[in-house]
Amino acid sequence: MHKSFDLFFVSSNRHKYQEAKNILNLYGIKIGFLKSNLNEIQSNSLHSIAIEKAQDAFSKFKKPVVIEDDGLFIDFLDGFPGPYSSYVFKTIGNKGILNLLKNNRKAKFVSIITYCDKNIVKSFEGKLDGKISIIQKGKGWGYDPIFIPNGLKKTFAEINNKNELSHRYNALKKFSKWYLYKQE
Ligand code: ITT
Repeated sequence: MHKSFDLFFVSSNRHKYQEAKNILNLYGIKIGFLKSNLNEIQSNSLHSIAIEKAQDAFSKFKKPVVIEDDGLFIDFLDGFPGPYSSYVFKTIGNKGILNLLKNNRKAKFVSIITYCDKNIVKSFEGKLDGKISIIQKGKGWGYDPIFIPNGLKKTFAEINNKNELSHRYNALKKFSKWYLYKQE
């Protein structure tokens, strides 16, 4: 039976949706998935990219939508790949990133969650500080095998509670509070 949702996560990346769905579930928010390649403008700002993606998603589906734009910002590379994380992953990948790094391995993940409906466009930011591992460890998607959150010794790909601490969790926690209040 087709279940109808009040809210949809629009993305080309099913991993992002799976994690977002599990996180939103904690707050009692149900979200459907609409797979789509959204318009991504060239910009140094995740916020600007996210707003454009959200407006594109709403204009395509005419339903309340949530989109996400992420970046992995590496200190030694002056914040690269940042807004280019998706492209860099598809081209040089984790191996390419590891080859570029020396001693300073500090990095952070940033997530911008943007909600859009007929009247509102609103963004929520979540961050997580960490470092890049020396070698890839664990089986996970994207940069999970090379990102170690601060305070831990294991990569995102090696832990089973990523959804309780990730950049995505930090952004969706803020979104959920706002969304639930808006629904009252
Ligand atoms: P959209 O269609 O939603 O844009 P995308 O995969 O292109 O999907 P982004 O533009 O936000 O998403 O790209 C960010 C990239 O950063 C993503 O493709 C992954 O390679 C990586 N990434 C983001 N969050 C991650 C996470 O939690 N774990 C591992 N890698 C992540």
